[in-house]
Amino acid sequence: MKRRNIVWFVILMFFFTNLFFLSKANPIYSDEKAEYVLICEDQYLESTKVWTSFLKEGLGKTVSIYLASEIFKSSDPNEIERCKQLKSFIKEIYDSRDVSYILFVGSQFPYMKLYPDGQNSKFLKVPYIYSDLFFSDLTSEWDFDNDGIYGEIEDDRIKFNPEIMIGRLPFSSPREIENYFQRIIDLYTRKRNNNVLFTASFQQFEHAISNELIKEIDNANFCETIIKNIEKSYNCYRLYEASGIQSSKWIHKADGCLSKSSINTYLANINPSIACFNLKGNTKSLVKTYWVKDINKNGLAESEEIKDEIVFDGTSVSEIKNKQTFFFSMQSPSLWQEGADNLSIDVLSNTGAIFGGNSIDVSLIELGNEINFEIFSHWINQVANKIEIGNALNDTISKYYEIYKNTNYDNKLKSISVLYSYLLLEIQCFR
Ligand SMILES: [Ca+2]
Ligand SMILES: [Ca+2]
Ligand SMILES: [Ca+2]
Repeated sequence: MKRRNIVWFVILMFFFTNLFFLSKANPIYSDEKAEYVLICEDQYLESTKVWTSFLKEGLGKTVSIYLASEIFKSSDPNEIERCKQLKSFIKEIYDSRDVSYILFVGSQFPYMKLYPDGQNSKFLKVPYIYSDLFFSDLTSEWDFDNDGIYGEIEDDRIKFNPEIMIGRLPFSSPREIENYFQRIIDLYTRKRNNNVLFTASFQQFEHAISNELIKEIDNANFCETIIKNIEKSYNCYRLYEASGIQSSKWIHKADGCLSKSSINTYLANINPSIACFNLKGNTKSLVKTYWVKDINKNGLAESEEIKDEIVFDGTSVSEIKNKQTFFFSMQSPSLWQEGADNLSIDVLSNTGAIFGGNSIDVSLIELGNEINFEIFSHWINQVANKIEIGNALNDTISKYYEIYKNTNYDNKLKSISVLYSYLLLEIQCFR
């Protein structure tokens, strides 16, 4: 028998005997310890086979596999109840099995909504944030005041000290899952290059958002500060906004203009290890914003003088041939499951290895861009320094909570909203 067949035979043995582990939910397969846990929707068990074998034989990891039907015993449709069931299962296996990473396989896993500023926030346009920190931080009292509103930074007791790493593979077909696992295995067996692609647009122009005097924000500035930290060991490529009457390209040296075709060309030609998108976005696409014309010739960009143009969306993704990129998006609310079109899922099912970033539209809820950037760039810097992605994220969450926990309420709320919002769609990539 081939080695892979033997592993699968053992998996099936445990399935039938089901005696191996006496916990509430029984694993369908398990090593004695399990650093790496897969929880999969029942119909995808077969599709996880190739990845489980690779984890064990290729990477020497200890592994456990659980079926979702074992964890969500009742058919309670209440999302919070389902989140709590999943959470108590995670806590149970963390305490007994030395788990460091958990992957949810399938699109039906619940998402927890956290309300940093309560249900009726005056500061946040959308009061809740989808967050996996609820699953990875096991010692916080997420609803300390017991009012059914989770993650309130004043009323509840959140520690921002995630013990484990959580990843999601939100696919709904066996083929997508198998293709994805196969792509990641290929990624491990190839030599990776040191190319990083940065794309940036203006976040806002002075006077564009409201009549208040808000200074303009060019996201290229943020990219440049990341580049300063990493460029000795990486080849950094820049695509900055170049059309319009005020353009990043004239301020910073850039390799090309920010457009849909240039992003695709660069992704194809340099096959970057990391692509960092510093653009605006919605669930379906990332856009650049440019100042078309100073119609009233007052030297200020009013909203009617500004245009948005899509530079990255589902159709771009289907054209990308390279399969090795880690995508990070700073300002895209596209990481959660709601909505028919989901850019992050398109990315993962067609191309790159991970998609990480905010699950909120930062521009929409008027979060301080500088704070958001500061936190995001720390994460990217860690990843660029070859710290494993999930660890880098957890480290970023703990560190930036410490920095902001004693600041004024406004800054604390901004930083905590950002820390809540980071989601990681991936399998664990051990760099
Ligand atoms: Ca509460
Ligand atoms: Ca409360
Ligand atoms: Ca004007």
